[in-house]
Amino acid sequence: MSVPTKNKKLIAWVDEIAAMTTPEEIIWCDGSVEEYDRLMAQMVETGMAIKLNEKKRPNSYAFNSDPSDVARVESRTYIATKTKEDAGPTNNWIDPEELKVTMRGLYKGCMKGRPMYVIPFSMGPIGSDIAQIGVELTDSPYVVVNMHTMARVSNKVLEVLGDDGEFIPCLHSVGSPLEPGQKDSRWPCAPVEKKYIAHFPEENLIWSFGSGYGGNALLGKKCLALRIASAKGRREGWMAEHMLILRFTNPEGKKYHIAAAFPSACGKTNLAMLQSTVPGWKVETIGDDIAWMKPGKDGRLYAINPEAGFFGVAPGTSEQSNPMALASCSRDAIFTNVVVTEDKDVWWEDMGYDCPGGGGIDWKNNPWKQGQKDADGNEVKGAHPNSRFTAKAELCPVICPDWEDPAGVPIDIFVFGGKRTSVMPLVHEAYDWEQGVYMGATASSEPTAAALDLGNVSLRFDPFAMTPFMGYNGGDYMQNWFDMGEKLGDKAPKIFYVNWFQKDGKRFIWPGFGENSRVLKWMCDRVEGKVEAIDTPIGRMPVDNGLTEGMDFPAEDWERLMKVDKDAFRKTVLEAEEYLSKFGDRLPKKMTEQLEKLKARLG
Ligand code: OXD
Ligand code: MN
Repeated sequence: MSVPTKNKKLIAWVDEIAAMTTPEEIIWCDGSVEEYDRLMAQMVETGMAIKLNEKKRPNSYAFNSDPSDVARVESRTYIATKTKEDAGPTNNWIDPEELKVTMRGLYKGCMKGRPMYVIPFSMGPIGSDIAQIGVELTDSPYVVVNMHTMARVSNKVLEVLGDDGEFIPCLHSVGSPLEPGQKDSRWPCAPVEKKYIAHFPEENLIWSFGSGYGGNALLGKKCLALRIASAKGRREGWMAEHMLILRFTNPEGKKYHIAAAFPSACGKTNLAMLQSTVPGWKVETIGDDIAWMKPGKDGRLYAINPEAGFFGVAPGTSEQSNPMALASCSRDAIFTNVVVTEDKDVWWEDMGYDCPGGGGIDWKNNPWKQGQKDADGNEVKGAHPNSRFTAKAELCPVICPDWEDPAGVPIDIFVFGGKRTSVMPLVHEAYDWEQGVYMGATASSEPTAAALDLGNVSLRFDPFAMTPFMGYNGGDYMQNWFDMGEKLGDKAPKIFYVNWFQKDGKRFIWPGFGENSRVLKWMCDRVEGKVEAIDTPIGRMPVDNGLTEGMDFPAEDWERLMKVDKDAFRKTVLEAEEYLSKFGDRLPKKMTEQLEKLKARLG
């Protein structure tokens, strides 16, 4: 195969990696439909992919991963900076040289018996000045087809790169070489102790080994667009955040742009595609997971979505929770670890209806019946809780017409949040940018059943919803936010904190979904100075229940949602203080000031 580039650095890197990993052949990808179809046909042939019913789910495929390879592995994810302090207390750290020696050992001969694909891709519209070019080398055809949807894969990327353009090298291997005649497994991968998702932010380099799943393997997403980009952005004066971006347009046509950060699986995709219940107000989606933001010439902060698709959590996605996500994966989609029904469509738990035909093939590739119990009497789920759909953003019926505008959209509002069943009210507004940074830095959720090993801790802090994605020290991360505020001055977005998840016993008090648009509208009205707010110790909050007008919402529920329980907050503040202390002398002074101010307001 001829080499479609003259970029010296790229050619040399591909040669060097091929010499180390010894693939059977090297395939340069062009992102074409022909390439996609060819790889899918090959994977159907080997049994890795299942072609879905063309009438029900045109041009779509399902995959089942190995049961040991179902999610990002944070315990095997590393930020390898020269000093441990530069990675900070929230990241796993290994000395970069030491890690490279270990990983070179693993990479040696690891692509034996497999092709190595070279994927040139752009995060962000190709050629835009905020876009970043990456090249992923991988031995996984599953990665290639997913990258087609999630990033912009094309020969045009090589044209932009030219003879000496810079790119971010992203090396990936499933870590499962094939001996001659050896039968491949359906989902090749390496055991967990050999998995490494390694980042070298000081040299913009990504090395991933041993996993074929999601963010471990589609290196444009969490690895490049968050971990490497956050570090690069800090050096260059921009930000990479774990945020959805949406446009909210009022009946007069005025557009507001909102960027919101919530921890993984807290409903970012649902909020990004919200069906507004506020008459005349409309939501359009710009992105559902990642925002890159840079101050523009007018001094405002402009955001783009660097991705081209959605890699959404399937379970819970239904006509009620997110019809727009369902529409986005109605064709040309890839599903991983869902149920494949008897008539070759897909199904997952909480999809809003029973599994057609009563069962199918579950995520472990076994025959499965809905309601089936295991030996302990527990219901066997058909789809893995972290099963995913890969869908093209352009198929989303509410995708914003400007979602690919290289200039981005000006952000008016930042929203932070987490899942708390009590204490944290539905919405409150920061008095100023600095308090907003405090809110983002101390965003927290109650641990889920999966994290009960946290002992006595009642809260998990997840600064800016970025804990697993920060490419540098979390204290410096907070400082970067303070610095951005100074740069933006009075053009800085307003900052709010929301909690959709307060409960009364098992019942969620706030209905959520489309009704969340009421809260977004209140924020827009605050931006315009159209509605009053009351000052409370924790921030500004909506006056009485204007926000629920026209809704059948009991006054006592509203009161519960809006209650500021000072005692409970004092406890939260102490927990925050303890959490923040781990950043030591990297904790910005301004964070300590905010803590003290909040304590004083709480009395
Ligand atoms: C994701 C995540 O996949 O945050 O988006 O884990
Ligand atoms: Mn995410």
